[in-house]
Amino acid sequence: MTSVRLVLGDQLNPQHHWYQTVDDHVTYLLMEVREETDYVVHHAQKIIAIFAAMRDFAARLLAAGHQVHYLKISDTSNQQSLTKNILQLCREHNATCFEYQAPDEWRVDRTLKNLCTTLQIPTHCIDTEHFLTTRDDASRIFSGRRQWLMEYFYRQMRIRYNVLMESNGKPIGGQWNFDKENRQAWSGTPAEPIDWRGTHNHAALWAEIQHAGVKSFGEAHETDFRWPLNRAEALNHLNAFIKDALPHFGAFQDALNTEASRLFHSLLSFALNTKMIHPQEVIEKTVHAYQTGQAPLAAAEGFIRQILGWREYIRGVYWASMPGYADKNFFAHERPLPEWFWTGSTKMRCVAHAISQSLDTAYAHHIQRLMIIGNFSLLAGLKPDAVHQWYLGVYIDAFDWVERPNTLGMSQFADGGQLATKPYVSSATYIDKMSNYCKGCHYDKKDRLGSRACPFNALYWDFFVRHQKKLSGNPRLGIVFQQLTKMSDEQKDQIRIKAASLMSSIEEL
Ligand code: FAD
Ligand code: DLZ
Ligand code: SF4
Repeated sequence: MTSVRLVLGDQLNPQHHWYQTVDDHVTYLLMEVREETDYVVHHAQKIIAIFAAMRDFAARLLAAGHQVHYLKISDTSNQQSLTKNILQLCREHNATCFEYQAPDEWRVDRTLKNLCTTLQIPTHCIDTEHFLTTRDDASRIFSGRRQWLMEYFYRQMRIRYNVLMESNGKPIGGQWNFDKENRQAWSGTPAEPIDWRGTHNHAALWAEIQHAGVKSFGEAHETDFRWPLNRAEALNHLNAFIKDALPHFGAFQDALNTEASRLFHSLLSFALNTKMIHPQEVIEKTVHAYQTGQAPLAAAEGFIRQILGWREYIRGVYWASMPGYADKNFFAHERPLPEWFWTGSTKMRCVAHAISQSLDTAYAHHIQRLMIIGNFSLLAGLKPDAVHQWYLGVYIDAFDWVERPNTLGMSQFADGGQLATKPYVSSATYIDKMSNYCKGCHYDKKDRLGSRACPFNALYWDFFVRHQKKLSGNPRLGIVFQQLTKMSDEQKDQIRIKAASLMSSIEEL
């Protein structure tokens, strides 16, 4: 009996039970394929990071005595398709069984299920042993509810996993959530921790990727590459985060600043999403930091909410909503992305900073993604699917299961409010409160209609005028619509005219 076991580029978990015994009758199959590099145009660093981590993983399996068949992007026998390669390799190895770990992406899940119906050998799909919930836990928890409140899901998870709980079933500190304490702007202190990640030189791999003709965008930084490529590097990185950044994570979670690209965020999403580290160990280390006085409760709780709450919840939304989620477009927005999404060349200082940083580092923290780039996209009425493709390509951590609900649901409200209780939009007032972006910007944060008026201001009010019918019943938008009622028809007309003029020159903003 010979078994072929597929390992995908986001399944690099050396702790999976598969690898705990060496079996001569098992061959692990990893492949770099155009099918996976080309479903969207990816950031150069994302392609390098996935390939380099896959190669590192395969080398470690070989060193541990496992049999591995690795197809590089440049191999002549590589048919550049998951299914074609699997069929060929199963034949070559006289496989009597094909096994794979459940993919996280609906598209790949469907492809592999279809393949299994054509393969004439037994097939098995097994768990990745990574997530803390099953694909359908969220559907069960929210059964029959129109709106899926993350907070409700999160509390269930705190209880289920006994995280930051008293023995009487109450949350430690008497509160489930310390969000109100977690909204400070940052003006330079405490200092942003130094970047603790080691560097790699991937010049040869980058040349190979380019030679294969893979399209990409963004800076490769192939000789100064900082993403973790294996579990050991990811764990070092996690420990450094807990020590240097976690204590301040909560307070500055929503802050934005031109001088600090990640502030106190963890940069752990790539390691988590490729499964190098497990969410449970991240949570345990965070709880330990709180219990030993290394991090305040508000910081530990705020961080755990991201992992045990948002991350698992988002995955549940994905599996409950695909494939239909892909077509969601509640506001019928159709505008294409302006060209400067690919260069960062816009006079809006906030957007220029967030996009340029994304192109340079393949990373932006949550508030940059949500309240700068996403905010502008929604106010400008950009097509949700085009916004989704940009986010899926640009970020190092972007995989369909997590990027799509965040972009379409949380950021673009394209699902009409299943995920977010209100659209995340703001005028310059919020951006100015949370950042140093407005000082030094070409535009005037206080002005709404003049030639130098901040585009966010007119676009913000125009958004609510345009979508009044769809949004006025939303209880969380009561104040917005009260303010709108107080505006005269003339004021509303001026806003509409200004917004239309901004949109007609969107490339020049
Ligand atoms: P931290 O702020 O340090 O948070 C710790 C961890 O919590 C993250 O690593 C991540 O695993 C998890 N987390 C936090 N927020 C979320 C969330 N909303 N959904 C799921 N997990 C969360 N996250 C991705 O992992 N991949 C994506 O493709 C992605 N696309 C996004 C698109 C948009 C429009 C928005 C608004 C958010 C998106 N997020 C995505 C969520 C979040 O922005 C990133 O997880 C985070 O910025 C990653 O950086 P970090 O590791 O420093 O996070
Ligand atoms: C993102 C990515 C890229 C760019 N290339 C590959 C690849 O060549 N081979 C592979 O197995 N995985 C790749 N990935 C990650 C996949 O997109 C991911 O494994 C699937 O979407 C399943 O979630
Ligand atoms: Fe952004 Fe407007 Fe502030 Fe400029 S003034 S940084 S465009 S919010």
